[in-house]
Amino acid sequence: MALHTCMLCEAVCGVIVNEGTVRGDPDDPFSRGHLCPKAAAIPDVMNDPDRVREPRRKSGEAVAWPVALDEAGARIADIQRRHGRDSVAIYLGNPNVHSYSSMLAIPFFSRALGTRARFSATSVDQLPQMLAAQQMLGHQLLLPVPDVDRTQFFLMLGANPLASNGSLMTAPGIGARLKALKARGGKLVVVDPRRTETAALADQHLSIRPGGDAFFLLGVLHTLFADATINLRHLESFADGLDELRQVAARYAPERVAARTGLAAEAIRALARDFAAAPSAVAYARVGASTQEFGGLASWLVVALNAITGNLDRAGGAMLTTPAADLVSLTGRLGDRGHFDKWRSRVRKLPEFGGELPVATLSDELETEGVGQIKALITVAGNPVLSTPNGARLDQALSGLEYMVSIDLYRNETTRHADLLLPTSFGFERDHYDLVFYTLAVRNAARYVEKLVEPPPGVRGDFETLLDLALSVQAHGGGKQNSRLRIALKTARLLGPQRALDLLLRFGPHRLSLAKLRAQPHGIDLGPLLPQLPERLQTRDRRLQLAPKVFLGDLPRLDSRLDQAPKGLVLIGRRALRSNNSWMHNSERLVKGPAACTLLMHPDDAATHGLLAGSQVTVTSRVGSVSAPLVLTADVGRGVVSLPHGWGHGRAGTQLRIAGAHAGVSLNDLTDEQRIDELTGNASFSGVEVTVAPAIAAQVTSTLSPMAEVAGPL
Ligand SMILES: Nc1nc2c(c(=O)[nH]1)N[C@H]1C(S)=C(S)[C@@H](COP(=O)(O)OP(=O)(O)OC[C@H]3O[C@@H](n4cnc5c(=O)[nH]c(N)nc54)[C@H](O)[C@@H]3O)O[C@H]1N2
Ligand SMILES: Nc1nc2c(c(=O)[nH]1)N[C@H]1C(S)=C(S)[C@@H](COP(=O)(O)OP(=O)(O)OC[C@H]3O[C@@H](n4cnc5c(=O)[nH]c(N)nc54)[C@H](O)[C@@H]3O)O[C@H]1N2
Ligand code: SF4
Ligand SMILES: [Mo]
Repeated sequence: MALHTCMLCEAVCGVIVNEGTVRGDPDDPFSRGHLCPKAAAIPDVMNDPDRVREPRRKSGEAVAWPVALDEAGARIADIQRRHGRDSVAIYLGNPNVHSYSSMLAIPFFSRALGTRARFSATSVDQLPQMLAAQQMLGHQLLLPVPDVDRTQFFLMLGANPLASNGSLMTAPGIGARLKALKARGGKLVVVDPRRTETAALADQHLSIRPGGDAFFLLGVLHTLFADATINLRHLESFADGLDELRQVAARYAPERVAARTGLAAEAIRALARDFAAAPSAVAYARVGASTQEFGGLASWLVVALNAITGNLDRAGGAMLTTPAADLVSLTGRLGDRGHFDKWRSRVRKLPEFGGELPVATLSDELETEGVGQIKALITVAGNPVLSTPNGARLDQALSGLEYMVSIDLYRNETTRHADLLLPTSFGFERDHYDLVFYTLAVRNAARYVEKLVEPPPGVRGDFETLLDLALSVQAHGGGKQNSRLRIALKTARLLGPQRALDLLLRFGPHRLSLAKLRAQPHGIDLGPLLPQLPERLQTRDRRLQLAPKVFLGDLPRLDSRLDQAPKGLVLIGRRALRSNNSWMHNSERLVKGPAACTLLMHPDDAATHGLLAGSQVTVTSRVGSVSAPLVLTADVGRGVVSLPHGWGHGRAGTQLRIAGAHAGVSLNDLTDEQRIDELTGNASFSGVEVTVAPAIAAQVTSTLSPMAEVAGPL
């Protein structure tokens, strides 16, 4: 019996692997045997004939590792010499956060490259929530987590954990946890423009207009301050900004925000009162409330709502974790708590966050000539052509690069542009400890598993590849030339990721070690989340900031949009249980069955537009058009249409044969890189204005029979 941990999503389910089949591990004290259908596909990816198994050039030609690393180092160093260090960009994709070895290598890698042109999936995801944590609690990783197992009232905005399995809330088996909440007499309220799987389970579903969350939350706060029934005394000892927050909320009576939210003023008031009256309550927001026009404000107001109702840092509310490897304390002690707007991007002047620039401006930086133009790109575990706004423009811009290197499993829509594609180990070919997601877990837990099989002979781990690439760039005179840094890189390479992890565990609050975790291979329960404010705050004076200037300064923008709800149709995204962002679609077992990439529309809207269920329709936004089959459902609000993200595998030059046969279209060929949360620079995916019309025949054939072209030998 071989134990491992699923690394596909944030739920960190313990698994048992037996001759290629994957089961849930009932003896994992945290995940207790839970599993979703994606875990069975881990071996599909490992054994996928389309997987890249040795370094390859764009032509498909195989290259030996030493040649590949030397060439990449030389080319990157040369470009940095000619055009400056910032001419080489890095894009880090989502799976990096699921690999502790990658997470440990990236800080070295970024520092060695010495470029400010750093981008990641953060700015199409949780950046606003990290900003709220940084501004209010003093550290970008100090994100309060909903105490789902003890709460009596769960207010959920823009999240669908029954499909996503939970995010910024590591909670394996979230469905069972939400059912247990209801069984103990608690209440679940979901705020979402679509009646999702989670909304269907909820006691109440508030069908909000896309982008309405900040308005809604202000209406809620307004009600609570106006009622004056909440006890704010507990906050005075450790929070600043209560008066400013009260003054802000006073301006947004539910009647004033109702139209923009699509909710009745009375519904907003009733919700506020239910929330405040519950014995314990937690407000929790995720992707839908983060990747929108006012993602920053919404993220701030969620923390504020928890705080003023006494639910921040108490059992059943929003709590802070005490993970075995405590990144917050460690980086806090090193003085790296995150920062915002220390510098801005060259072309659109968008703010950095934590040293990264918003990926919504990557195309601008690629296309706009002048000093600092990006000439080379390194992608690590990412697919920005499908995952960032106006991916089609980025796709085009990538072909103008002087040089591109990608570290990935596949030749996908992005990595097909890479001059050099470096393969990587995956799944059970690695050991696993969830450095990031135990930091966000609803219970303190730890589990370390050994790798179960060797990677294919031509494949190396991310840790080694990232450090070797950095060393090669340095050896060729590129990057940040600093002898101490070079020694650090070499030492890290020599010691390997396990030693670093062991140290993190030893210095962590539970004084664990790799040996102790090895002795308990099913994992260790480290107990429920504990109250720890104000001690755990990382703000300078250990005071919670309820009204940071950054957010107050964004309110005029909110006001200017109060009466500007779009008149026509607006687009939102969605996730499905059997799909994982853009990259699990080459597993037959996950993609078989009815087409997943469909456009959902309310039957009334279809009638108004003369569109028929099952017909092919063309959806058009400012930036592009795609065609998809139409599904009619009253689950989406009137005026809202929904398309899943991560599809669009019909582009030539990829090597994804199964995905190519289920290509779908890319939501991000419709989302708009100019449409951002202007405060944070984060992508604003929710609420893109679109028109929908019957598809014309030519488009139908091009989306119905897309076969990905196979590039190079297998
Ligand atoms: N419209 C819209 N767009 C969205 C979203 C949305 O809701 N709506 N969601 C956004 C969110 S939340 C995210 S996180 C992003 C994700 O966006 P990205 O991170 O850019 O893309 P992924 O689809 O996660 O692609 C991951 C890539 O990593 C590769 N990979 C998998 N495991 C490993 C590994 O261990 N090592 C390496 N080197 N490579 C690996 C896969 O083959 C794949 O090519 O998409 C965002 N885009
Ligand atoms: N099966 C599966 N699991 C995944 C992933 C996956 O692709 N597939 N991706 C993983 C990743 S990278 C992430 S970040 C997490 C995300 O985890 P979640 O945040 O739970 O993801 P979604 O299912 O996209 O839920 C977002 C919800 O927001 C709603 N929404 C859209 N616009 C608005 C709005 O303006 N306001 C409000 N209130 N709601 C809105 C959408 O209808 C949708 O139901 O999931 C992770 N888990
Ligand atoms: S819920 Fe997430 S971690 Fe658990 S098996 Fe599914 S994909 Fe893996
Ligand atoms: Mo994400």
